[in-house]
Amino acid sequence: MARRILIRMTDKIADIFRFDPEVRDALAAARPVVALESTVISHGLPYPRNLETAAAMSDAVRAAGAIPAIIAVSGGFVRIGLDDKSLERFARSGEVEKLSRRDLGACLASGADGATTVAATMILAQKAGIKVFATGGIGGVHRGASESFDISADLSELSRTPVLVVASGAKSILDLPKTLEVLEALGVPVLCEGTDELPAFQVRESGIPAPRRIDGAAAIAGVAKAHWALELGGLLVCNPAPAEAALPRQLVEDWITTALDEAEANGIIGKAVTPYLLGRIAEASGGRTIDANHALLLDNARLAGEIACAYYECAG
Ligand code: PSU
Ligand code: MN
Repeated sequence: MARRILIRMTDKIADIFRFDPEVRDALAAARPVVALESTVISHGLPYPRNLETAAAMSDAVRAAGAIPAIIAVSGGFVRIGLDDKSLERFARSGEVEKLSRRDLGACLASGADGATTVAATMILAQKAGIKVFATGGIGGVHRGASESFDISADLSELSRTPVLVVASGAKSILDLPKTLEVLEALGVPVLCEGTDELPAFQVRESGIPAPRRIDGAAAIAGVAKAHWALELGGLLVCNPAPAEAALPRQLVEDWITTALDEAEANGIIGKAVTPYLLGRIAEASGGRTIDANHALLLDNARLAGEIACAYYECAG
């Protein structure tokens, strides 16, 4: 499909940001806002479940007392708070581009729709003045990375961009010990909420001790304030999937092994790897990984809302 080329050229940040009015008012009044990413909607979950998940995450943020802002790129603008009509397009269309740090400028200049990953969402949230962000599982070091060199740009973004990301750890399709090593090398705090074990996305157990345990939103907000007083970059909060929705470790491992074999046989590389693996484990599990992903996304949105409220010391 031919892409519209934008005539307007700009290098000014104010010219390319479009805020939802409710989000803009909340930010201006220093009220809590939680950023939500758009790649999990366009590339992480199937339609129409992705649309239900996006709506339910927004509801969970509101129930905690904060304002949700889905972040995306569309029509040459950074959208801070995506409207429902655009959201529907992102959820349905198979043509939305997946954007990480390297892709933002090109997508903005082309005027195309682009869904932001953890890395890209962090960058845009920070520039918009949003400090807390909820997702499912961050990207990390892929299994076999010593050969493929496949390491998500989410990790380096966490080291440099001062946004707090709430996730259920890194995705279980990854090499979790290596992902933790890279996060340690990059100086990223990994705060595990209410647990002594690193959560593994849809699975609560990883067998890996939590680098640091923390209990409750107020304590997390306190760490973020001190970390940012020193201008030290991003933080990762790991929230285990709700017990009633989490999946057994060995079962998920079997689905992942199958998916990894298929990815290799089909020569899947680069940014296609993660969406491919998530899609294949969803099929192999008969949709059980999607149900678990939905449940953990909602709970991460709730915790992010509570952390944002604690950060701004509101009653919420
Ligand atoms: N969390 C989910 N599902 C997803 C993602 C996160 O529950 O699909 C997305 C995020 O956008 C994350 C991306 O940044 O997967 C990682 O992609 P990669 O491994 O190519 O960096
Ligand atoms: Mn990758």
